[in-house]
Amino acid sequence: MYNFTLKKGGKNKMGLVYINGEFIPTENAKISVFDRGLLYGDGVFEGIRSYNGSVFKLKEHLERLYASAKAVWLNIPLSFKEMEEAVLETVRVNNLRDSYIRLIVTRGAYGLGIDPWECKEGTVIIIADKIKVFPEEFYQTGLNAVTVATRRSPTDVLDPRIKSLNYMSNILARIEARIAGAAEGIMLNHQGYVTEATVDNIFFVKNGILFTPSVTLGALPGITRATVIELAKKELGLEVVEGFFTRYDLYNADEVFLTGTAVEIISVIKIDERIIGNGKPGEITQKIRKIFHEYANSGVAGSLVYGK
Ligand code: PXG
Repeated sequence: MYNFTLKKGGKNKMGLVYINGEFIPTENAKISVFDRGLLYGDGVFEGIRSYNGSVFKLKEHLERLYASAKAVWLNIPLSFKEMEEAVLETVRVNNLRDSYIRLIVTRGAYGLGIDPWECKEGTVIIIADKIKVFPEEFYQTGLNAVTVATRRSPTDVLDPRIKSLNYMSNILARIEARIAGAAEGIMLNHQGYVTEATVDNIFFVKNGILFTPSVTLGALPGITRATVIELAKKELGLEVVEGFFTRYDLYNADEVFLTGTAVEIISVIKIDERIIGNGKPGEITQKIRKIFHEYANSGVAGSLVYGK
């Protein structure tokens, strides 16, 4: 059932990719083999979406990008304002209204050594395309997840709040999940506390209260996560608790769901072969999905691509 395949990304073959201030046709959009993004995963990135001609939470994504860059001593060659305009322009030139935007900043290209001191110019790449993360049916039925052996990196190794180009542990976690016949992997920290899934944050509902692991346990502070917390409180009047949780809490939850820009909001109905709640997407999850989409499509939390 979970042996799914997806042909995704790169659909926008006629598209234009922003590379260091120029728009290049997708088939010619190439960077140096010496780029440190490739050699060392030395860079940071963001995955952003536009809904109905408006880039959702663009400022929040850029704030996180600049914060990640600062943490890794990476100088982004564009000002915040210039970056904002570059993202909007990339969506515009590709004539998209609903898109997935991948913004990548690497430390640039300079020789083969690890020392970054001579890297003066970073590489900025912005791709606007479509993304499909899970088959549509998973949004109706919910998905199967397993906890994986690969731990989320501890903050004293690589702080998970840095959205760096080093996704190997997340990829290994996803591989483990797929080998186990599950769609997604849940990652723990070294103490065994639940952190998040491979590319999405995790929430659970118990007795009408919404719970999510504290990001200080080792998770990316997701922008979808923050939006869900805000909407759950404001629109649904729910109590939201951020704390320390183990697998026990997930197994015994009434509902579990994942949040992320790419995945949006999706139910988890089985974890490590334990059925969650009644084995169907829960009521609160469905309400949150609905209000999230209304909010994203309304443009109130976005930056307009095409003006009014
Ligand atoms: N945790 C991690 C580790 C992530 O990489 C999220 C949570 C969700 O954050 P936002 O801000 O998007 O709500 C992410 C998101 C993908 C993909 O293809 C997604 C992400 C990174 C790489 C790929 O689904 N990041």
